[in-house]
Amino acid sequence: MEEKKKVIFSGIQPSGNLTIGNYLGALKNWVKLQDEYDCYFCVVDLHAITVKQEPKDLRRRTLEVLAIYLAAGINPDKNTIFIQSHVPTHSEATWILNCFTYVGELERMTQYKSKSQNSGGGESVRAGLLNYPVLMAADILLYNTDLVPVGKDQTQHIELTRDIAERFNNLYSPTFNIPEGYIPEDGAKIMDLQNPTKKMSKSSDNPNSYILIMDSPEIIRKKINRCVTDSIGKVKYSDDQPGIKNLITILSAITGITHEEIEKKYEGKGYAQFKSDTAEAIINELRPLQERVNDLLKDKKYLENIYKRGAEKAYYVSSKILRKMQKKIGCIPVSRSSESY
Ligand code: AQP
Repeated sequence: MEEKKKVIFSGIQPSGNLTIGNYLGALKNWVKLQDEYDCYFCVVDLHAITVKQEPKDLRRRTLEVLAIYLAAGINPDKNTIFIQSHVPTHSEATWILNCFTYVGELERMTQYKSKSQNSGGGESVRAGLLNYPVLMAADILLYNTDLVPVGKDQTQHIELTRDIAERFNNLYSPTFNIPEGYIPEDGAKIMDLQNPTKKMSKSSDNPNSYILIMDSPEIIRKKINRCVTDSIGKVKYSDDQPGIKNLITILSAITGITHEEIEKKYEGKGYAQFKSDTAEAIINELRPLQERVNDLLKDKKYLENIYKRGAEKAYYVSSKILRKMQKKIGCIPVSRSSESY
């Protein structure tokens, strides 16, 4: 008998245009996992509304993120690809899990602390920003997920997901699989080009701080040229040179060349050639992907077929776990003619 594949869940929020941080920290690694695992790749649009969004931009970006998944090489016939808001079990499970999560736990999350401080513009912090990790826990737990491939920035949220799941399992009986984070070795954390001690983020308000997957070659060259480095003048993978270290990480994640080989190649050569080669490597990596995204976005019907099919499968699988959760906490079960979507 064929052995059951382990389950992977991961998602990206369409809270801004995707950066090479999302690509190298998440997408590029997902592509490598699709043969070995049963993968659920979600466009987590409900996560994006934890901060202010323009509805028409959110719609456009949600479709673009889906197209980027496909263009990066995620095969819709092998994986379940869907949009979070199309699968209502995520919101329903979130409410239940909220009742098993402590406010103190959520307030300790680093991402909450930094995003609530940066909310700016006189806006109050939304409760959704605090509860974001609970929605993420629901996303993961609804599929009996074994592994969650994420960048290092998300490890705290995975820990919280495990804590919530264990708490629920201990209070009732085993309901959830306890998932683990799966952190790729290289490209795990891409830093902000203007402040390389901070991670690169698509929602940053300084466009020079990130490179977008859809940036043109001219823009990429400009951004790499302007990125913050130092006056040491040595291409070295060192914490004392965070800007250079970040460029080495990017170049290595794209080309597969090790940090040591990169250091050796640019020994005694200053930064100009290194920066220019890094920019060209990014451009060459992104060019075919950008072409595929543009083609896919011209065929909205094709995209719709994929996200509809994905939502049906996701709903079917996740509603089984949701019913189990509801039953255990004391909701009266109702028999339905089918679990159809
Ligand atoms: N800079 C990064 N380096 C490596 N991985 C990263 N990821 C994000 N930024 C980097 C990984 O991308 C996946 C999707 O992330 P997300 O969009 O759900 O949320 P995020 O981590 O909050 O990403 P951003 O770009 O920083 O978005 P905003 O600015 O909206 O908060 C995750 O696997 C993440 O690890």
